Amino acid sequence: MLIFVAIILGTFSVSSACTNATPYELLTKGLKATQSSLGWKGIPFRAIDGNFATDYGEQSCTHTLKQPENWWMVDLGKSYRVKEVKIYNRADCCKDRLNGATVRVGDNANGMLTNAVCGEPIKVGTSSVIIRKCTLEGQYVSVSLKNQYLTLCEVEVFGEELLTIKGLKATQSSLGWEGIPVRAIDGNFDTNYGEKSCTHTMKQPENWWMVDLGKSYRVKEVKIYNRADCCKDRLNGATVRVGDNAKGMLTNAVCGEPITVGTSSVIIQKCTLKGQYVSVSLKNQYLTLCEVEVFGEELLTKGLKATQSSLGWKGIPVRAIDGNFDTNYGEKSCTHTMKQPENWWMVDLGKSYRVKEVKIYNRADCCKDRLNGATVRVGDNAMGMMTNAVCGEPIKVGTSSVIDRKCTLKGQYVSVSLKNQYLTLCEVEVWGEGL
Ligand SMILES: [Ca+2]
Ligand SMILES: [Ca+2]
Ligand SMILES: [Ca+2]
Repeated sequence: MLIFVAIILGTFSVSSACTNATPYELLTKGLKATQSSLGWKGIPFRAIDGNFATDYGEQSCTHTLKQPENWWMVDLGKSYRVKEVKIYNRADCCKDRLNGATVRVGDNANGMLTNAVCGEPIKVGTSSVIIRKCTLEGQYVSVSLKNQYLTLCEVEVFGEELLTIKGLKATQSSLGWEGIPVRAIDGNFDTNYGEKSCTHTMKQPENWWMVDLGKSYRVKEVKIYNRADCCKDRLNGATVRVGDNAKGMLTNAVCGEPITVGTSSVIIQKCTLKGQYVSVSLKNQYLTLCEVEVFGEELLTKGLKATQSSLGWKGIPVRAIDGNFDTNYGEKSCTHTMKQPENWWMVDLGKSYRVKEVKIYNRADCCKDRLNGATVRVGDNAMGMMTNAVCGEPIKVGTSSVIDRKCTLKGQYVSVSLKNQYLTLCEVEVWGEGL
């Protein structure tokens, strides 16, 4: 799924933010928000309505009554690894009211006062933007405040998507002790084998467990919960792999070092690998996994609509997002415009994302220098192929046919533009996070 738009893991919902800042997905767009009570028509949705106005009269801010416990909460729709919560405080008056408010993240839908705390309680300063950083998993993000009106003009939640969700398909090399493969993605983190939360294979020359993520992601981290009631050393030497080969449980690319079991029952493997299949394999030993969590980013460009300034040599714009990475023009995988003063190609991601990286596959059979000086842009202006914000330096063609531009820009439209030259792109991948 390398589409061009890379989605980042998923979730998204929050209200949209703008700009640069965190390298995670905005999670709050289109979500459901609730709060403890209603005052001054300040409905809870206003904190995720995409309107960042901090003047109460603009109808962009929430408002509760003043009760012993006041709270606002958003349901992200599923569990994410939340990294940052950004709060836009009211600025037309009353900003000190938010002092002492607590941000919480967790999977308890009624945990607005009990889920884990993200960062320090709020201390209002001169800025109306308040940021709390943490690393907490959860579906619910809340702000709670005692004995005071709670008003939030906007809340943005950024995080990473958890890719191993219930309902995915897991398989393994063999079955022992009723330890079926789905147990490693059942949402049960119990590490005592008797609790039926852990998988178990037989002991064969090659033993493996594998999950099918449903589509290809850019995997960043695999978190394994090892059995703790006994036998934890069995997992020593196990290898985590990520790739697009459904039969690649022993051959896909390796994520991190082979496992060395330490004192913790939680083992974290970090890598940056694209793939639909994540496996753990182990030679000559029983393989038991109590839970496996995979975190990563989504490719945003699959199945999208692309346009370009003009058409030459039948190089239609969709060729840059057709999943064909061939860089020989004859293979019909590359776009081609005419040579005009302004030439551009653009993809519509369907909605706004936080774009992190744009990867361009240049033509290699000839003419690769034509791409010199091309500019990658990201933004929400559908006519902004020449005016949206620039992502990275203008392109300088080198020896590689793959050109990478990294940035952190929010937008629905990603374009490549070039003056006075034919524009040809054999594939464009856009990676990022959902908002
Ligand atoms: Ca708002
Ligand atoms: Ca489990
Ligand atoms: Ca292509």
